[in-house]
Amino acid sequence: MINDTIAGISTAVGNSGITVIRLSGPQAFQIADGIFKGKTTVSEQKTHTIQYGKIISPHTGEAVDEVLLTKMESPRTYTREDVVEINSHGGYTIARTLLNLLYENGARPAEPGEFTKRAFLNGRIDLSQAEAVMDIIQARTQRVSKVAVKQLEGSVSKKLEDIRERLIELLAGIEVNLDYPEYDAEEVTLAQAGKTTKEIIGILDELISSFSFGKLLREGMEVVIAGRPNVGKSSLMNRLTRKNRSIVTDIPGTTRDVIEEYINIKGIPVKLVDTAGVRETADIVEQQGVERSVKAISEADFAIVMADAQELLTEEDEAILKKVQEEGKPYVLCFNKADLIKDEKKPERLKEQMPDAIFMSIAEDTGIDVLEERIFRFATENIHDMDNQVLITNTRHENHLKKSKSYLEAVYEACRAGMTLDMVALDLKAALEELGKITGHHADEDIINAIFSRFCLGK
Ligand SMILES: Nc1nc2c(ncn2[C@@H]2O[C@H](COP(=O)(O)OP(=O)(O)OP(=O)(O)O)[C@@H](O)[C@H]2O)c(=O)[nH]1
Ligand SMILES: [Mg+2]
Repeated sequence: MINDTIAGISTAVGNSGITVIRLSGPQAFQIADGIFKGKTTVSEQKTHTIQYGKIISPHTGEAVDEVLLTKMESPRTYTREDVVEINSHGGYTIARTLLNLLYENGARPAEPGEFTKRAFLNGRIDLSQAEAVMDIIQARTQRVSKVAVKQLEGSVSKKLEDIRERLIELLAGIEVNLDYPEYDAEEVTLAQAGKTTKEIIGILDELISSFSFGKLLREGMEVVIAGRPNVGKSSLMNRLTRKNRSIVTDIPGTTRDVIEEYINIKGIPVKLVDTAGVRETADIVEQQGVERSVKAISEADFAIVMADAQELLTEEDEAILKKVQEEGKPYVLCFNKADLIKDEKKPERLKEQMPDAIFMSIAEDTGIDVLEERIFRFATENIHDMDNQVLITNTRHENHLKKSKSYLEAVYEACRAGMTLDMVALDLKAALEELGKITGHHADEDIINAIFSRFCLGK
């Protein structure tokens, strides 16, 4: 039972139009009454209404700020507890003064994520929904926030709840059989268990395989632009970011360091990495740049290997390509400066020879849409219905799904091998528990605390 009242600033700290201070807990109204003076007291104010008033310092009797105060009675609130939200003028000093007054009146400072944690502990949302709150706050593109909002609405919870219900039903059937062996034939129960388990393994597989895309959405996909000097890597970087981020000159070896910038390709957050051109060099600064390029290639999810359309693949290009292939990196080969090819028929011939390569000209802005499409296709290749499929975006969820699946595989094998039902029941329970850890039905306190500690203050 939660019996204390917490207070925190829910808006970003700094100069702003307003600041929202949130109070939640059984004494929220009483504590607010201690410092607020409006037309009515907060205790008498109608729920889910807002009123104008002043915050009065009990020490000086003077007004600290004029505010708008919202009262929300349990249970129709974010935390399911009594909640007060005070909109004060923006700025850290006022917010700090108001908070201190609330603390003096009996509130305690909220820990990071504690409001959302209370929503979870009071049963308004489950753990996967609480985690979605954080994802919404951190979402880099609209597509990402859409997935997170769906998770908050319960897309993952609902799917897992369906699976859990089927497993619980199965377990109940097995336990009846264990208690009353004469009631049902053991083989029938085993066969049924095997069939259901197999179906559920299929559903878990689909969820697990959605993770590579889910993770990519959440964390962004790292795309490195690699190639020898002067082929136009930095020009591409600038074109894709629509900024003059990288220095471009006609001197080979212009870029010396790794330059990173986030872009949005059709809703996929992409971290674009421009690198120093890879070549043998005596220049020590450039050497270090080249080393960083090689490292960036090995860390990326996808590589754009850039070469010059006039020269096609030189020995240096081949070496870079080999490096990318040895790393097992997915890549696309881009021939830039197609505008400099004088023979009009040549591009067509080249395309026939190298159907997977992209011929582009940054100078004339051609081929860039093809490249973006290729990156998007790579990102979404394992996903069949991006807008409606339930996506797993969280490593923690993926881990529990995998563990649950391996217990179910043991169940399936045991059913096929005609093992005893009590063995099957044990693994079924373990599989259920793993799923329960995702939604919080079975989560340890430590894990719950660790999850909420990553939240921002005031959420
Ligand atoms: N004609 C033509 N020139 C281009 C094109 N793209 C880039 N360039 C020119 O090629 C030169 C080199 O471009 P950069 O983008 O600096 O090349 P880079 O690959 O980053 O070179 P390093 O940083 O030295 O590795 C510059 O003078 C660009 O203006 C193109 O499509 N057509
Ligand atoms: Mg460059």
